[in-house]
Amino acid sequence: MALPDFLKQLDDLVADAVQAFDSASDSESLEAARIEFLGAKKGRLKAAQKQMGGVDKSDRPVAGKRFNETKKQIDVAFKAAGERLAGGTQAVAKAEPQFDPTLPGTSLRIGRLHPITQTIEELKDIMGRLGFSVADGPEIEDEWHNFEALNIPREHPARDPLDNFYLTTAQRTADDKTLLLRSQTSTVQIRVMENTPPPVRIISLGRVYRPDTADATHYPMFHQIEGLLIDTHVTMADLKSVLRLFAVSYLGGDVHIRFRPSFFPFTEPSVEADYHWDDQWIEFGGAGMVDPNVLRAVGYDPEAVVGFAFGLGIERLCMRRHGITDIREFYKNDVRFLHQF
Ligand code: FA5
Repeated sequence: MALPDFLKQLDDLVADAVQAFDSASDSESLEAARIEFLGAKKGRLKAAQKQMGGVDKSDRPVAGKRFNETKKQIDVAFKAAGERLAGGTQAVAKAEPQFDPTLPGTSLRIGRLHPITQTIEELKDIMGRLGFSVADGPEIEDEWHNFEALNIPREHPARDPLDNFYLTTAQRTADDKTLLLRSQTSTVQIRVMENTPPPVRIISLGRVYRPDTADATHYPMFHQIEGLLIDTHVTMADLKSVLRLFAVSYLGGDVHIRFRPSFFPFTEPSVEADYHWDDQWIEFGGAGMVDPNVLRAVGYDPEAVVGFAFGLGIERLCMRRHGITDIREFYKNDVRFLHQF
């Protein structure tokens, strides 16, 4: 027998066997098909094996290899049919997905940063791009850093115990300093200048404390961002440019700002900075040129260097940005509120 004829016969055999096993609908028809193709004596596979003897000797290795493959394919088809019939409805059920993929998934409850923390990170980023690096200071302060060095003398009303959280004598330091929770981040201006020769270009962000009654825009603990720039040729125009860039970057492209004359003991002249939003002017902080008395207090020469400083309320900025109407929402710890940021 010529090799091509033999191979063609094997192909037909596989096709027939697969078709027969696949279409077997019960164990009887499967057994009949088994006998027809795999029967030890008269099966068609056995017959093909016998015919292999008639193939040319030189073609026999190829024929043998193909015969083995054929046998394997027929065996596999037979086994699959057996499993299909044995499993019955159970096998079909197993093949179905164990879950309903159309159901909504279980959402993971991942923690997230508090909106004020997110705001702080963003403000650091904005001011970092303007060349300001971040400085830090303690929340428990002495009167020198919170008042005196900032040109707020002993008899000044801003030092009234009713307006500050003084700590009791138990918390006094070894050198008997009166301590308080800082009421403004301007304390960090002093700490930085005491330890750094000019020029200085820093921001400081953190908590401050005042015994203010909580209402929609006040809280007894809130956050400020302080900015300080000291150099040889600094003007109010630089201050306004920086605050404008800051407001535009954080609040969006359309923000205009204005300065109103004001008073702070540590700046001269002093201003309140407002930004324009929804047809209203909104105060976002105080600012001004650093008072020469402050420069002297930290050992700088007011004839040689000048600078500006500003202090802004972080909660109020964040409130405007997100349309939050009550500052108390930040500190209720209601996850339904916090989850939105
Ligand atoms: C100051 O604290 C000055 N240290 C700012 C300053 C720094 C002026 C450097 C000049 C140079 P003031 O008390 O106005 O200023 O507070 C600044 C901002 O903090 C306010 O504009 C407001 O946005 C915010 N703020 C003040 N009190 C509260 C409060 N109880 N709750 C929430 N935010 C407040």
